[in-house]
Amino acid sequence: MAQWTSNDKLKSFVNEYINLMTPERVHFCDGSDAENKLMVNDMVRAGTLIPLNPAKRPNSYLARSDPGDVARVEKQTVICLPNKDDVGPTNNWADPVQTKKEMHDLYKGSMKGRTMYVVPYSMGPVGSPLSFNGIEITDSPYVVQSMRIMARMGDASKKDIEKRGSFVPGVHTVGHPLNSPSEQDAPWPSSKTKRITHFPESNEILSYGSGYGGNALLGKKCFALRIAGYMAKRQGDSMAEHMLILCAKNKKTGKKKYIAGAFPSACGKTNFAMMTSTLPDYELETVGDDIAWMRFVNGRLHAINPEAGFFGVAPGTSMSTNPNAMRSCEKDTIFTNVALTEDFDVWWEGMSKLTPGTRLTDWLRREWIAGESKSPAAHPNSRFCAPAKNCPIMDPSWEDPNGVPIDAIVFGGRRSTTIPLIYQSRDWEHGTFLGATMGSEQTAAAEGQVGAFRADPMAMLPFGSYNIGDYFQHWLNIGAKQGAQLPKIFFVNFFKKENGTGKFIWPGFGENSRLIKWIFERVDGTGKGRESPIGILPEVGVPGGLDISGLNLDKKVVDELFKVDKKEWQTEIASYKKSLQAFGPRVPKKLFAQLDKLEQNINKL
Ligand code: GTP
Ligand code: SPV
Ligand code: MN
Repeated sequence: MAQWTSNDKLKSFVNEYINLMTPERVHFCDGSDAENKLMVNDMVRAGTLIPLNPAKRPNSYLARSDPGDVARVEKQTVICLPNKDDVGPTNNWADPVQTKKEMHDLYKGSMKGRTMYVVPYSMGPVGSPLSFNGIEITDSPYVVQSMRIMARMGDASKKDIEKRGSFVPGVHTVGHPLNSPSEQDAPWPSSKTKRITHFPESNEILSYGSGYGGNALLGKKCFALRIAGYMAKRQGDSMAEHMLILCAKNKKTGKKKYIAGAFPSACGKTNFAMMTSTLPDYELETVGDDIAWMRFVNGRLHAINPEAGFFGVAPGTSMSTNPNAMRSCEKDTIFTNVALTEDFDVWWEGMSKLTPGTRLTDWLRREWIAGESKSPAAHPNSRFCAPAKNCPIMDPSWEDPNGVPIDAIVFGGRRSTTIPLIYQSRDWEHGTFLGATMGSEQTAAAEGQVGAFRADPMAMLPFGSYNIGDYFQHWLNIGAKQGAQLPKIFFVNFFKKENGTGKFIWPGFGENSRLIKWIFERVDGTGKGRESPIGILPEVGVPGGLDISGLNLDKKVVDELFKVDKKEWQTEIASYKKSLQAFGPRVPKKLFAQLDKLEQNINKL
């Protein structure tokens, strides 16, 4: 250890958990290719990773999780602050002292027979003023491999920790000790008991029992959203948000705008971030697909993507819906819970049409036959974990240490009724209200009932680390920054459905570039909109309005996409009222004032 680091804090952190978790071996990760090769070989031998056909998917692997470990566990995700009210009604509270003790009890001997990996990583480019380092201790080589893709992992980060003297400490175990040398290990070890705990005051993360995604890759949701969200609140004028970041360029004028978008899990961030424009005048590039860290630079919010890879939803991703995501996972990718083809490639629902009779191995390792098998071959929350540098349309500034200036923020969710395709808020405060009252039909990204409506303010419901009322106030404070040039705020809904058939009425995917064009022009002051009871709706089909040329949309469909129906909105308002009230007494009065105004406008219809 003395050879590994000179930093006393780091030494004592690692020593404490070696003593507690009693691993068989300790490996300090340097992030090198040689280390990667050795670890991959071990995992292939253990059956954790299946090498894919090198001719079709070079340097790529398939992992299949335990069927009980397929998504984030929101009920077992807790925030530990001394005062329960500071955690608020939307997060699970637990006492910090008691919880730390409980976690340490679970951790006792939990790495018996296993290797402890000590993983230094940077969220954001190493050394950038907007970046932070973390250390993840884990006994899952799958997690190490995933962190290698998702973050800047290895020696450079360790050196930066030694230079800066600070890091976010995270501890993770699959909670599956090997008690005797003869015990057969599982290909995906995990525990029935799962707990993902956060200590925002000391920046600590302690996770137990799951090897999956946001439960286990601690740099992602635990650090970059929950711990960083609390840091941002403490700091006052920065933000850590569940947002994609993209760059839109008008090829005629050469002008660029950066747009950030908060949609709930599995609601289209990756697709929106990487879409191929169907409008010849606009070129789109990606900065990030899941998380944005923002702070003011010269009076404008600048954002970095703290991640280095994409942990994207596989089902529904295809060469027609998202070719850039498909190219991102052509090589160097770890797939989890997708299906395996006979020639060792991957497949998932929506990727391509299969000839009936095609045989696959489904994510549960069973034979699966196209046209016959009833259950999906890939788990609905199956994912690809691919390096961002594989994506052919990364924005040249995506690793700019100072971030990119954000011109617009877009909120959205899965709503089959009521919410129009796009509208704009009147100002920041109204935009904050739109974010605070947003909701979505639930997806498979977390355990729970798929399809059930739930409020999901700013797409942050599962990723909060303090009282939601205080979080809304933080948004209002950002908007009150003196002299700032704030992003304009929009709301989108690609998921409106036709009554009866349940078909989506908006083509979506690449055609969402039409929404980008309108946002671009609104930011520039040339876009045409009209006041409506809910905010500014686009003019449609006129210069400066929403461009629907060539789509051949029925007038009925256009009307449906933009209607503001009194009855529907009255139901909507009742649900906003209920959720704002349920968010508790710290919800800023200004948001209730926005609600009153909306109600008056709708009642006048
Ligand atoms: P997390 O990674 O979980 O935070 O989610 P995400 O928001 O990045 O999700 P992603 O973009 O991967 O969403 C995937 C799902 O949304 C897939 O099922 C897509 O088919 C669907 N989807 C994305 N964009 C559109 C769209 O424009 N229209 C429709 N109908 N579906 C879309
Ligand atoms: C999400 O659920 O929003 C994700 C995937 O981005 S996970 O990392 O598993 O949280
Ligand atoms: Mn996400």
